Amino acid sequence: MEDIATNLDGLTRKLYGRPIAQVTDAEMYHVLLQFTKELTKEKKEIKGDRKVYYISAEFLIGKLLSNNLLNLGVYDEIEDILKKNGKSLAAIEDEEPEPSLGNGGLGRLAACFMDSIATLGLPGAGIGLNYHFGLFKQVFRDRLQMAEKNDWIGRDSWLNKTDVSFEVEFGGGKKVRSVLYDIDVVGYENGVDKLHLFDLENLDESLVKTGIDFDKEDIEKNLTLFLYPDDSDEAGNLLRIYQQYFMVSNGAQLIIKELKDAGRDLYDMDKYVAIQINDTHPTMVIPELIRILTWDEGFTMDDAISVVSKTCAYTNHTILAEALEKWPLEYLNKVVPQLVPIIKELSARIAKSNKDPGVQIIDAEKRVHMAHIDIHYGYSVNGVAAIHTDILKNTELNAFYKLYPEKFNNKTNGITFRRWLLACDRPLAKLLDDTIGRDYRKDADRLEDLLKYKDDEAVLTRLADIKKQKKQELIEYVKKNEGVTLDADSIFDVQVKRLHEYKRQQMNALYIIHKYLEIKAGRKPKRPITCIFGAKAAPAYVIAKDIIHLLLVLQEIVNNDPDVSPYLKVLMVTNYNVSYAEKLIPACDVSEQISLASKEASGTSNMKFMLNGAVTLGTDDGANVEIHELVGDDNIFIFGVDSDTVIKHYEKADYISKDYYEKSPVIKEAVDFIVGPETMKVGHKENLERLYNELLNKDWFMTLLDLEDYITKKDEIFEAYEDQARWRRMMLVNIAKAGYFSSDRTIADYNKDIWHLK
Ligand code: 26V
Repeated sequence: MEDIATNLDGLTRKLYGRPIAQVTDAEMYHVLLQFTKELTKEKKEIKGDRKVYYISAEFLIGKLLSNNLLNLGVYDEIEDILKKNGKSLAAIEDEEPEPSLGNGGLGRLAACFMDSIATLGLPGAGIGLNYHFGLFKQVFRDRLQMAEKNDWIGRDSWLNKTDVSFEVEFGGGKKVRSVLYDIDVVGYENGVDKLHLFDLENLDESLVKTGIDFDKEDIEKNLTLFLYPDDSDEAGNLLRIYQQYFMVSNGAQLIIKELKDAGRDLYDMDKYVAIQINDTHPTMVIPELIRILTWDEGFTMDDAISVVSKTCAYTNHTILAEALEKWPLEYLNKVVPQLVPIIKELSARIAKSNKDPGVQIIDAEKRVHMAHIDIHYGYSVNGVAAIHTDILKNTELNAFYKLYPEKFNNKTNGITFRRWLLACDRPLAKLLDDTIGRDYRKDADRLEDLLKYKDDEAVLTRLADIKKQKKQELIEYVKKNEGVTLDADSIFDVQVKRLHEYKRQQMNALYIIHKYLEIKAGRKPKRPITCIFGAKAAPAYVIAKDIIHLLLVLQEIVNNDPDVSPYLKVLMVTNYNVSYAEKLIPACDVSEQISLASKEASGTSNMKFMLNGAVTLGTDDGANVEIHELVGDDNIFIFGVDSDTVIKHYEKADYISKDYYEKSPVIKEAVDFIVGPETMKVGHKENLERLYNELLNKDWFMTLLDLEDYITKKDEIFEAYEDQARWRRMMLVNIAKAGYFSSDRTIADYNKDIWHLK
């Protein structure tokens, strides 16, 4: 403690010529950044004979200061020292820019996994890209989503430049050089692994003109500007392939370099390396490794295919057809002509022994099915929740499951409790320390010990007080950032996730309309309700942006109606990101997990909410199914048709949304409101009409099918809140049963069944 205080003071004076008490929060952030990097250097690098490389186009790491201080075991001391100098760590953290290196769940999962790999002391590295502007920053203008660039790197950051650099060749004689930046991943009370982020040596940030527009053709200068740029046109799609190849070629070269540096025989690659392919974005690592081994290392094609197939494992994160990558061969010919003969060879080998068109790599339309490469030429295929893996086995990937039953396995997702409990809800962590001791921090199953307190008034009251405190903190933040005033005595009902029709934010909006009309008709809820949303829509996803528009229109109408706003409030937060999640989740009472059954592969916010004492209102989808099993019927609110019914509807193509609209006055009234006079006054006709027509004439994700059941269940959960004794017990049971969703458990499972490290 003495040491830390002296060192921190010394560093502050060295950098700014003033003591801690006299620097600004921004200056203090930079001191702490340097200080943390120094402390990290003293930690040991995790080493071992066998190592996993987790390749992912996204690592949504979030801010790192608090997380690293916590994992280094100095959070409390630093907080104390700052306090003594009149500073708050929370305020200093606000100065840290958030890296936006991911879209949503898939990227955040990769970040949680890195934390757990290091915490379990496993030798591992992440491989990804250093997007300078990452995912766009969301702003609202005229109640419409607009995209701006997120300039997160700034003058110094967690990135450490290395001297590793590779050449990557593309079609048309284009050659680029990479430069590797590393971010240290500090395990909780353990050593350090690395997140390797490759960057383009000659990147030109000035290519970005207004918003997020830039010259998509100039790939020698633009490759790592943005994460997943708009892929609605050919240049966007091509750029995505350029990015993917740049990532995997660098990754493959790094893996081979490390094997050689360690004096390994490349024919034994699979003994020393496991490569986890996170969704299909890094799939080209398979042909790229085969290319390097055959071209540069003298392997026969058979030997190269054999060793690579024993090294690579694939994780599937979605069953949505439109999200499964299929690249036209013509695109690959343009971007990576050197891989095309290899991909053709891989495809021919399958075609020779199997005539089923459903399992081919190159289909009749000359499109390359990336997932099919992974499944045929990888040794493991996993889904991310039990129901998701079952659907893969029985429906989506059934033909593959029949071919390779031994490759298929489930790894239910998890979240790191360091960020999603210890850091984001410190009072709750303290309550746990005081009741069940600190063992749960390393052994999440110990959370179950909390069940002993399920009738303990003092503990239950403290739990409720903590929730109130977290609501209060959120209220202050929201007031400052959104200019909206919320009521701490209302029920906080929260839906935060990417905007997608299958996630059905539109169903939540229809509930709000229904409630608005009820209140207008004099039927007031017993307690005020606050409906909070956070979501970004892909810039090219028109209906998703229309849904955001509707939510912002409802926010305007509801919050400004004096008859209604004392009972109902709506808030769509701006630029929902990891930091916002850390504030919203601990303040939540009702966790909205309302995807159409079968469509949400897992979900991970459902786990974060549960861990922070929210009660789930959800469909039996993704990991909700496992939450349901763990907490039992009494501690969750499940509604809607089940996944088998949904799958049958799709098979028979017999869902007609208009039928539901016509036969239910409640549904009709809510849907009609979208294009009624109130909304037209504040919203845009074009957006609202398009959304109305979509719901009425298509409704691909069956919103109207579940709407009445949703309204009933939602009213039921709000009613349940009034029985505070029951509600607090539900909170406690949810926390106690969340241990299974620690990413430490998930990673231990990956290690036991797939990676076999240590
Ligand atoms: C991608 C795209 C891209 C093109 C347009 C439509 C579309 C729809 C969905 C996706 C999702 C890609 C994969 C993904 O992010 N999956 C998420 O992975 C999480 C971690 O496993 C999981 O919790 C979420 O349920 C799953 O949606």
